[in-house]
Amino acid sequence: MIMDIDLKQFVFDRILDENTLAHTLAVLGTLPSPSTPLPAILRFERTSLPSDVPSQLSSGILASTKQTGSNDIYSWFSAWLHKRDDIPDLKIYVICPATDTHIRKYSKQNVLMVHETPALYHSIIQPYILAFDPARTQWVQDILAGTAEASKILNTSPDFLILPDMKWDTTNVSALYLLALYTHSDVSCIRDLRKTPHLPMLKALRRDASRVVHHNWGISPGGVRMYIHYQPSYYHFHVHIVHTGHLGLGGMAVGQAHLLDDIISLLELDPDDGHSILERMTFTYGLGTEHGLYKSMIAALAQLHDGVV
Ligand code: M7G
Repeated sequence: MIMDIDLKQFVFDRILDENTLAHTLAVLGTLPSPSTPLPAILRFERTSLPSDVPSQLSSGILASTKQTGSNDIYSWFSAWLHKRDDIPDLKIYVICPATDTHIRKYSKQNVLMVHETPALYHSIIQPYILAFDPARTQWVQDILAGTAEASKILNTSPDFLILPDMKWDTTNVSALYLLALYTHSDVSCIRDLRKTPHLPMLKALRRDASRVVHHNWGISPGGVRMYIHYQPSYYHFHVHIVHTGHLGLGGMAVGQAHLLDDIISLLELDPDDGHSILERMTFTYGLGTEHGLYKSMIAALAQLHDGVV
């Protein structure tokens, strides 16, 4: 479903989350539809500063400045840029109609570190993945079928497609963010990866991603971080390809982001018997209090540790 969206018709309800470091604001409200107003999440993000600002001060790139303080050798200013047509001020990401899961995902929440043993994976995570509403990965199916974002595909192979992640504004190379989407459905998450048949595919993906970023943006080998989320938001296997200069606040938390290189190395060390260290490992990661797995994981951990998580 692709909607025409008029942001001027957004009716604000409440702020879900605000991150002053990442300059983002997520809000909940509604957007009109022919029948009834639909819940909508708007996530505002300030785009990064144009790199020509410092060299253009003398040519009047600033519309105005106001000195707000000084002390000894230190001074600080507020400044306003002239409006520019080539660089937007904000990136706005809209989810409409937003589900309760989306609302919870974008809401401020506390995070608890959990240890997911293979046993917990089988009793809690796997059933959760199997019960996942396929509608949540419709956007992936649309990309794979060529009915969405087709003109943006940067690389195609029988096993994966590479395209810009919607988090990237596609102009600022130092914030480059691409996504490699696996074309098959046998891998829901990192635990499903096996030396045979997935290791050659992961190596080809790494090679193609390096070629794509070099060919299109002149980024040399080592200029991007490639990683896999566990837990991901979407259980269709994909790899994040992000400029090393972009710290992707939030998406690179220790415990959540697993370097593709490390996963390849682990699979290389695996025996040839079809089993993998990835299915036998205990994974430790932060789970938000609003995450769909939170309650069942906490209950299971409490049971394991006599009430102490
Ligand atoms: P994830 O690790 O499952 O979850 O990554 P995360 O969102 O918590 O990181 C999914 C990735 O897919 C994210 O980087 C999203 O920004 C990206 N993504 C999500 N959607 C719905 C789309 C989309 O429709 N198009 C594109 N190009 N990227 C998307």
